[in-house]
This record gives sequence, structure tokens and C-alpha cells, in this order.
Amino acid sequence: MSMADLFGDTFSHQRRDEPLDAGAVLLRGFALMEEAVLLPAIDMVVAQAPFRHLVTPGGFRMSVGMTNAGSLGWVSDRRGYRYDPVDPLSSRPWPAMPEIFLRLAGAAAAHAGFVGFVPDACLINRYEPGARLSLHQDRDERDFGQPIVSVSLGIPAVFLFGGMQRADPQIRVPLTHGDVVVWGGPARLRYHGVLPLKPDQHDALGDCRINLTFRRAG
Ligand code: MD6
Ligand code: FE
Repeated sequence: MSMADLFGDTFSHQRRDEPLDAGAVLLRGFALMEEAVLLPAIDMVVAQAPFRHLVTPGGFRMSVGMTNAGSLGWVSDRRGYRYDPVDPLSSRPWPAMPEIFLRLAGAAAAHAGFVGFVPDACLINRYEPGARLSLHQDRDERDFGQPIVSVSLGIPAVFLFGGMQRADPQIRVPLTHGDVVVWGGPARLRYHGVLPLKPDQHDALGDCRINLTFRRAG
């Protein structure tokens, strides 16, 4: 008999693993067991480095609010996309990666078969209703052999998961509070995005979705 059978849903948090494709797996509810520690840790980061709407190299204001934790942070401006050790708003280093972030990202990666994942960058995205993330590849990191761990919190979103070419067909993956996607190997450079968020309410996070994406950037 497994632990989940013994303790039922209280301890298993209705966790389920769903392979999305080679190299990508959706761990439903994986972040729920650490929720009580995770949400205050996000608040700590945001208090030091508030969400801001970055501008793309093409001059468009992104609808998603962004901030970072860790020794490197992802930023965009008229000059391009890059990882920067300094928050351009404060001219200070990004807030340190909270212990719980490292623990959660490492555990999810290991569960998906990527043992020893130690992220140096956590991009924190805040979506309000209507916010979206257009189709893109994550290719600003140095080593594509390292996976990405993506944690969804708050109101639901529809994740678009495409192919290696922008024009390839996409599958739509609904993501809800506590879901974790681990993405690496042959999936590492696949195009992906997030559809415009529908208005909704979440008990802990109100009318927004927060996504943490962990990378080994440097
Ligand atoms: C988001 N995520 O879910 C945006 N990138 O809000 C991403 O762009 C992403 O979830 C690479 C791998 C997983 C992701
Ligand atoms: Fe991405």
C-alpha cells in the first residue's frame, strides 16, 4: 500500500503526474504541500523588488508584471533581453532566492528525472485578467541541458505548448494553483505562451495568477 493510499487526499494533495511530451511533465498540485511557506516568501521578494511592466526590444509594454529572485534576473528593455545581476529599478542585486524556492524547484526537477537542479534565477510573473504572454522560446540561458521548473499559483491560466517552430500546432494545457511544469531535454526549446487570463478569484491570491519560472541561467 502506498503512502497516498494510507493517508488519502490530505497528505497526497491529489497529486498526479501528467507527461505532456518527451522532456515535459506536469506535476499537478506539486507546490501545494509547501504553499504556507511559499506565499510569504514571494511577498518578501516582492517587497524588495516590486512587480514592474518591462518594455520589449520592439517598444511594447508587457502586460505581465515581472520581478526576480536569485543571483541573476531576467530583464527586457529597448536594448534586448538578458540576465542581469542587478535590478535596474533599485540598482541593487535582486533579492536572494528564498530557501523554499530552491527546495521546491530541486524537488520538482528531481521528480521529473533532472537530479541536481540548482537554479540561479527565478523570474516571477504576475498576470492580471487580460494579461498574456505571447509565443516565445526560452533561449537566453547558457546551458540548454538544464531544465526549467515553472510553478503556477492563483487563478487558472491556459498554457500554450507548441513545437520547435513558431508556426507548429500548439496544445492547450490548463494550469491551476499549485501545478508545476518541468521542462527540459528535447522539450527545452519548444515555443510556448499563455492565453489572455479570464477574470476569476482565488482565495489566497485574489484576482491574479503568479508564475515562478526557475532557471539555471549563468
Ligand atoms: C507562465 N511561463 O507560465 C510563463 N517558460 O506564466 C513560461 O514562459 C515558461 O512556464 C519555459 C518553461 C516553462 C514556462
Ligand atoms: Fe517561457
